[in-house]
Amino acid sequence: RCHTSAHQATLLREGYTNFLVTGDVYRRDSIDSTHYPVFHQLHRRDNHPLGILKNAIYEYFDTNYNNQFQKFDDLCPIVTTKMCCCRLVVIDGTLFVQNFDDVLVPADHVSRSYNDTYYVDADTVLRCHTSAHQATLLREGYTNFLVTGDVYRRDSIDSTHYPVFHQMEGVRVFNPSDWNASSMDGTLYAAQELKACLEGLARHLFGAVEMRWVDTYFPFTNPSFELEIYFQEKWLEVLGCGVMEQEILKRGGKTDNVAWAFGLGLERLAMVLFDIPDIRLFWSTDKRFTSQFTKGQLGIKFKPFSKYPPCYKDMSFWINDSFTENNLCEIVRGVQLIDNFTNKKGMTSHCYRITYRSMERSLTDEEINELQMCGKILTQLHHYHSANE
Ligand code: FA5
Ligand code: MG
Repeated sequence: RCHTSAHQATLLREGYTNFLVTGDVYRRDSIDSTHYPVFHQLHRRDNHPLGILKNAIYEYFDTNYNNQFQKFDDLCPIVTTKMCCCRLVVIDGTLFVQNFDDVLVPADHVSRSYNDTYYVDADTVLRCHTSAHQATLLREGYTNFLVTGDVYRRDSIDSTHYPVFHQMEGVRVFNPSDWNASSMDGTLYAAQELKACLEGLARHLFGAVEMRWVDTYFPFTNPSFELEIYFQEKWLEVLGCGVMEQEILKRGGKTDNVAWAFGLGLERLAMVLFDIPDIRLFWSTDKRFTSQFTKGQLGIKFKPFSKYPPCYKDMSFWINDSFTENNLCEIVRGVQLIDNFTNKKGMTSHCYRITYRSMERSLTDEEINELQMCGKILTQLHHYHSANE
């Protein structure tokens, strides 16, 4: 919605005669001290770690590819699941592009399920990756481009996973003359150029860093790779990439070409770059977080400010087949399954540990008990339960 007036007529029809509607509204607009296109758009804030990172990646591509890459960072996150006609489809000012069919995601792929993706209606979703824009932009004639945006997935939450995060997609199309001069075929040439490009990007951002390539599978690339970086004593997956399936290029009218594509997780890279230990911090509006970052400065290391201990509460309940952990995570941020029990009658119960922690002070057991007993969580769990019944 671009204004809350969108709800006027509906509410009148429903019989309301005196009402106030408050909500987030979205407009494609330029940004200054009094204009902002949506409430969040973290990747478009020059002083936010994600904005600083995006600009550093832009700089790398501008320098190494002679300003050839077109940049998009405000494409609408509401996209279709379907294949549609050959041009961009604009309905009521909204740009519709394709999340699944356009990038060859099979009809039975798990990512299409209601449990993994946020559906607006049967044919419309919040994009779950920036690859949703690949085919559309190719059809529009772009051959070197970067797309940055917020992406949405129903996923459980922990220090490196969050249901809203940011990706940057890169696509580069080659002509036969590019690889003919080498002794390689187009696919090999593109794969090599891709890996060199992304390793160069990692060095540009991090200097010396431990990284490794892992072979993987994506419906839209072949071969496909993931890049992992060693961070906090673990290998952290930071991006997926590969040589674009010919079918996507063909549908984009490019029959003689070969292309590479990558999709990188901006939060994951920013965590490594700025030493940010938890993905949830990116959403913080606490000045002690936001004031630590400055436009153009890559060398900053985040200084943690909460030393306050967490308070744990365990909660168990019987579940049925309709229960999924993603639904629970939707309403309770910061839960962890600690026990899974099935009795002789075949009934299963789960016990979850809920972590409460404040950035400002130590929480007391009493206040958390009160919060749990009369607060939102039980009410929400109850709603969730009734909805499933
Ligand atoms: C994709 O989304 C592919 N579209 C990437 C791609 C593009 C491959 C083009 C080939 C060609 P994947 O689901 O692995 O792949 O996500 C890409 C990156 O997003 C991951 O490597 C990770 O860095 C980040 N990511 C994925 N899920 C989450 C999450 N829940 N929270 C934070 N970051 C995430
Ligand atoms: Mg992956």
